Amino acid sequence: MTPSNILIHSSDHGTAQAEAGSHQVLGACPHDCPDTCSLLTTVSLGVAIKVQGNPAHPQTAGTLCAKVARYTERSYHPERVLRPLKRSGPKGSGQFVPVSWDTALSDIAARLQAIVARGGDAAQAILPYSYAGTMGLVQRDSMSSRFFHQLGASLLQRTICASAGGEGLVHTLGGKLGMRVEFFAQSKLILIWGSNSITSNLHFWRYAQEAKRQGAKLVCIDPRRSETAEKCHEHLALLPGTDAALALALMHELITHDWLDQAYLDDHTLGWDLMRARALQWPPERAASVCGISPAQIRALAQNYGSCARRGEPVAIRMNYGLQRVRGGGNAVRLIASLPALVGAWRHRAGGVLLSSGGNFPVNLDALQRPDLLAGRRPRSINMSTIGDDLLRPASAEFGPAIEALVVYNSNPVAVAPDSSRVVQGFARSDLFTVVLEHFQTDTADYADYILPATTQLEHWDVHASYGHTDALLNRPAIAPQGEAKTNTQIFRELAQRMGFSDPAFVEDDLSLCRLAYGESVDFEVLLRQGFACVNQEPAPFAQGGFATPSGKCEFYSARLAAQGLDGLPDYLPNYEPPGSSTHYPLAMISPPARNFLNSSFVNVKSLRDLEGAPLLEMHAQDAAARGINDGATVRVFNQRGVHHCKVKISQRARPGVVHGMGLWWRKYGLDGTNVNQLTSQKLTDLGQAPTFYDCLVEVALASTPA
Ligand SMILES: Nc1nc2c(c(=O)[nH]1)N[C@H]1C(S)=C(S)[C@@H](COP(=O)(O)OP(=O)(O)OC[C@H]3O[C@@H](n4cnc5c(=O)[nH]c(N)nc54)[C@H](O)[C@@H]3O)O[C@H]1N2
Ligand SMILES: Nc1nc2c(c(=O)[nH]1)N[C@H]1C(S)=C(S)[C@@H](COP(=O)(O)OP(=O)(O)OC[C@H]3O[C@@H](n4cnc5c(=O)[nH]c(N)nc54)[C@H](O)[C@@H]3O)O[C@H]1N2
Ligand SMILES: [Mo]
Repeated sequence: MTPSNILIHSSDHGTAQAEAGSHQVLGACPHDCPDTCSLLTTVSLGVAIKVQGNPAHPQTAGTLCAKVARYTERSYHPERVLRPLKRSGPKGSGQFVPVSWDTALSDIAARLQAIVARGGDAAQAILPYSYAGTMGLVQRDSMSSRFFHQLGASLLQRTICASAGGEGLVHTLGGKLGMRVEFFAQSKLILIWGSNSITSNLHFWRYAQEAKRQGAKLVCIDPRRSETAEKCHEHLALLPGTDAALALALMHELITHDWLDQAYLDDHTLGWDLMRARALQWPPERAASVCGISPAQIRALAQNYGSCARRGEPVAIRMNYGLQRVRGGGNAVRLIASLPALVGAWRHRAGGVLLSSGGNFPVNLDALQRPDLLAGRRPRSINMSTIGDDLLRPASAEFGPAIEALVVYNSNPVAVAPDSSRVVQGFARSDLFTVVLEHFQTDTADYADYILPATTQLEHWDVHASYGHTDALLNRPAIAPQGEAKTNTQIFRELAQRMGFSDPAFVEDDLSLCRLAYGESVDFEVLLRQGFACVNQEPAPFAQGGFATPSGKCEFYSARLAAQGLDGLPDYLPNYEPPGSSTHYPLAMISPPARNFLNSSFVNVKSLRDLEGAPLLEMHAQDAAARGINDGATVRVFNQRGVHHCKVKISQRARPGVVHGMGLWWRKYGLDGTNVNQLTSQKLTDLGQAPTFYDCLVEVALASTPA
């Protein structure tokens, strides 16, 4: 028996009132966002009529972002793919005809089987490609991983978002660990560093506002005068990719003014003498010239941070992933994550740093993904961030077999991966067999041989972790699968059956998988009852040291990195494409998230797309005037990798020399069938082999100007 029809009534939930004849179902927001909200979906006669934030969940506090508040519009979208589709025109043309599930799955299984049957390492010609379209532990990678492990397919290195920063944290604090988000409300100084919280981390912003009301000072460090930056007391608009230089100069000032907590440094850190010597090479003047800000701004920030800590007041840093999408992103995160140890900020629960809380969750990934099904085989790993080049690589001794079959789920690589012209060229290969599991006919789906209709979060079970708070969440299905949609897990179960996989791993149902995810470490009955459960009650994780590194200390110096032949100490590494270094491409372009989209999700929801208008390039008036560009003009943005047309918005959000190509439009909604990733490169970061989306030089001209 599955309790899939157990429905939670409004009377259980205080403030949220359900209409007569309706009931409410507890869920979790599936999107790739630190907030992982608890949802209440109102269902009437089998139809979801409203999605609200759960007031009983402290982090959600009854509030949702504009996007997910529109969730029913996305789920019941008239363009949802509701039947399996088979390609009927050239790749990329978007022409498909409906087929039965049986036809689609039998054909797909036969195609994969033909590759595997060649024996040896041939199965590695098959590549799964997925990311976090849903963050659910079950619909993301459970049955899918089992399936590809059993096949012996290539593994995928999932680097597209957070692996530079993640590695930076691992080599400094020992994991994706840090402050508890709720305690930011009690901080006295908050540095919001590389984060547009109002857009991308709204529920953190609520705590920052509470702190502000209690007298805290908020400082934003971001090249863009974002929605968040303009609401902080101070904003340091540094050049993209220069955060490490700023952090080194802050250390310099903390040392020279003796704003240090020497006892904390002595007891709980490793490599301080070396770190100190390196930081002393970075007086504010040196960093200021790298960062494109004034020495006085750096001194003032150091004084705020150092003297506030010296008074015994909690100083906190909310970093986000925006600052690690450049060559030196991993090192920058290492330096920023080191700062709290200098002043002993970790002694307070409202002090320290938070980039990701993901390391707190005791998820049993092996139980979900079953790497044992590899049975001793060790397939190669393909980096998802270089999919453009890798799809175009021929077979070789070094690379192994060329990629012949691609199964994409929970991701839209043709829109989100860097260097689109290479990505598109790869997906357009006539000899590549591509299957896409999707809700919509995305840019990627246009290149599929088969599109398989997947369920949305309103239609399936899942359990969730979070990278912005420390609560596990459960998602119950609120409505029946729409049309002929199936869950990702069910699609892989049925493919496994057609491939003749007999391991019992391929018959486990979704509710069993949900229970497996946390095993005994989270009380599943609590999840079933209230939809969320806290996994970590530790208020001040490093107050007495106890870092998760090999030494148990905050590692300024990492022996593990040194053993890999890397610098054991963090440093400033200039961008591959440093701002101001090229006369052909004098502008640095970043492409941060737009408020009403979630990566490329929601771009096809009309009410949200209307709020964003058109693909926009924000530009400073001075840079526009120098090019004869007026507000609203259509421009050509270009570099050695490509050309992208969009509208210009002359805006004080941009500083001179930096432009913002606001993300992440579907190519087919663009002015010329491209998006900003036409311009970004496949070069990888210092740590974590992540993409360098914000390490990108361009030039801009009126669209009518000849090249
Ligand atoms: N509405 C909305 N919310 C989202 C997303 C979305 O697309 N839309 N994306 C989600 C995802 S996938 C993630 S990973 C998370 C976090 O995603 P992040 O990418 O961290 O998102 P933001 O916090 O919006 O943006 C980062 C900020 O970093 C700034 N920035 C760019 N380059 C630099 C730099 O070199 N140094 C510094 N200091 N700042 C820089 C940008 O201007 C931007 O304001 O957010 C999630 N939330
Ligand atoms: N230029 C530039 N590029 C970027 C970024 C940037 O800041 N600038 N940000 C990068 C970052 S941080 C990230 S995380 C990546 C994100 O890249 P992706 O993870 O590819 O994210 P989305 O674009 O949201 O695409 C997710 C897709 O999954 C589908 N989906 C959702 N739920 C399900 C489900 O249950 N089943 C199936 N089968 N499909 C589902 C959605 O319909 C959607 O089309 O993009 C990266 N690309
Ligand atoms: Mo991301």
